[in-house]
Amino acid sequence: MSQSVEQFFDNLWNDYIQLAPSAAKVHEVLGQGRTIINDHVAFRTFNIAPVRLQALAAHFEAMGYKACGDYQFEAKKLVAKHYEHSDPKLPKIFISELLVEEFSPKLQQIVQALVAQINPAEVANPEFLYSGAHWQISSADYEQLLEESEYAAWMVAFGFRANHFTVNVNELPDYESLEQVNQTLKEAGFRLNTSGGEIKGSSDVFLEQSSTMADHTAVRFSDMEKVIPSCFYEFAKRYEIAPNQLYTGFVAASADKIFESTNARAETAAEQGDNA
Ligand code: OOG
Ligand code: NI
Repeated sequence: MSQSVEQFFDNLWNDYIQLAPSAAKVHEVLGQGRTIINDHVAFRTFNIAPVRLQALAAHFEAMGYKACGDYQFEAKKLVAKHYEHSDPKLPKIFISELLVEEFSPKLQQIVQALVAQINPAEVANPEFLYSGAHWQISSADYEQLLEESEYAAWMVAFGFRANHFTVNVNELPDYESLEQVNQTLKEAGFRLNTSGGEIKGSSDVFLEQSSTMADHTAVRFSDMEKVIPSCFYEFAKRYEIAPNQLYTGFVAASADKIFESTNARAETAAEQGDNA
């Protein structure tokens, strides 16, 4: 490809911090000016040609990444895969895709019509991975999708780009535990995702994760502008599965809760004190 892998990740990050300005603040607060190492970057898509998970993954395979784990999310009607690179400095990649055919005819129709507007030739360019939405959508259609799938609604509003980056807590100087990281973040005013508890997973599954709730961004729909949840930052601490060998996979039960960091609905309910 025309750009280096390093340039690719710089471009991906620059697109992401436009939608998650908090990420820059997270770096200031946790890194105190030092470089932060990312554990992984996550992408979302639909299981419809030409934007299937595999089409996005092909760009990472071209960079030398290998497919490693498969994950299923029955209730959310999603599947995911993760990819690793032999260069330990490169972040792992987590890509999920929505199983569109499992939703209502209405949702399928809205999503199919949007995906049909994508030029397949553009998908073959690595820049597609930070190209955003390739369509116009009404706020009514966004709200309609929100009824069935927070993920579908996020996808139609934001399109193709990093959904989140993830701080590698093992490589973070000054912090022994994820609790300490969370404490520092809360003291700095960040709102954490509390679905399933602030910390998802444990040393028993070799992975602990937490995340901020997504920043809010004004999105221009075809009929009006709306301020909705965009992108978030995640924090991951990994444990050894053998001496000097950290677990490199993901944990479906924890990931299931991390997805909710972009929820528009649950958040409103929580703000109204209605957690039922
Ligand atoms: C992905 C959620 C899962 C993880 O690290 O387990 C995840 C998403 O929200 O798109 O990132
Ligand atoms: Ni993640």
